[in-house]
Amino acid sequence: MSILKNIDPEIYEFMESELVRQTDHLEMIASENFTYPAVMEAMGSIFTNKYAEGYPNKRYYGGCEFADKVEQLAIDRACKLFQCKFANVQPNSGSQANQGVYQALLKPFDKILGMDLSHGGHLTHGSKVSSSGKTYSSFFYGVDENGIINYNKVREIAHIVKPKMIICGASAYPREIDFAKFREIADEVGAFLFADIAHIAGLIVANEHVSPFPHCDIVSTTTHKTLRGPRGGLIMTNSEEIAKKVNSAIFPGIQGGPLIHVIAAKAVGFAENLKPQWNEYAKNVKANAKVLSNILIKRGYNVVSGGTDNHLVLVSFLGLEFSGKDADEALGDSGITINRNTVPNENRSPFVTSGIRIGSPALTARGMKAKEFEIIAGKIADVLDNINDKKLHLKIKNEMKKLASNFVIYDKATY
Ligand code: DSN
Repeated sequence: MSILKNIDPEIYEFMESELVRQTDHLEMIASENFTYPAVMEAMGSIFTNKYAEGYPNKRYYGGCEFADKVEQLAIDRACKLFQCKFANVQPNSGSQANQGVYQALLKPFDKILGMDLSHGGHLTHGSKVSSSGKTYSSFFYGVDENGIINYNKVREIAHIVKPKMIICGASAYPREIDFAKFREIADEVGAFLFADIAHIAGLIVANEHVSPFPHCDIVSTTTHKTLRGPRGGLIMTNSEEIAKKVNSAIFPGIQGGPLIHVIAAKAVGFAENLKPQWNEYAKNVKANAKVLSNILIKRGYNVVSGGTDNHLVLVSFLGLEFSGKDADEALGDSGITINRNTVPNENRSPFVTSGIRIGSPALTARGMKAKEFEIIAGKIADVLDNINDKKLHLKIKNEMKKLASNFVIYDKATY
């Protein structure tokens, strides 16, 4: 880092400040995590210089002999990890992975059926503000009054809509997803079944959530959320025909040269996920989220669906005077970083919202266990109980900083 410090002190300073922020605050955004120093080393490596349009051993540029080895290793590790036959490791993000899936299997104006954004779905699952909702005719299912997917209702909608593709998977859904049930429905209406497992991939590979295979035709994920790898996307399938279509959709369909440095980092991340200790991490992620949810319920908060089966807790403030934005800001002032989130039956704008989403993956990666999550959940409830008490927020911020200091994840030398 000393090179950067001398060459570009302004950027270096921002990086130092970000390290302090990530160290001193409690990171509880459900989609964020702390990746491994080895992953960061690969991401910042010499491979950033290399163009490698195409796929291993089928490149449009010379000098790809080592890029080929890197990408093939990433593919092999991804297939081993998710126990599938084909993987495309080139998507630059989860959104681009999803765009690749659609481009591979759909034509413009084909009908897709995904989970409503305000019920926990994702923008790329057909929201009208995303290209998925502009390019395809999108229809939605949601959760019932208990905050849980009602598969009979999904079936009913699927039979009316007759979509070409059903999308399962979510960004803010705290319960296990029944891929087998979705498969039954997809078969009844002759639809492709696509699972976006971006949020739960790290749990799936540890058998802490059911796998989308063999039920789904195609599966996408990000590599940085519960998987703790580098920022990026991944598409998997067991069908050779679909795999070929996906490869053409990603390159030359929507992307240019693959980011080989990031693909190298994905391979390093997958190797971590394949280690036996990964399962312990995934177990703790779930256990910690449960502690959080139990305490918030005890303190009288409306935890959507009455609990959690995964890494996240969704809290609804519908009927209360403060919004998700108010809570997000008050918790931020208290050293706890979460995100405001829309909730089922939302009546505020997506910028304000009536809820918050809280996740356990990042603090679990720092080594925090039930004891720490109990303390933190209590403090979150204290802040919500006293949403305007700036003095209390500052006091809690100092307490949380002290707690965080016992769980340092990156030392200065690593960073
Ligand atoms: N931004 C991600 C999340 O927070 O869930 C999804 O793209």
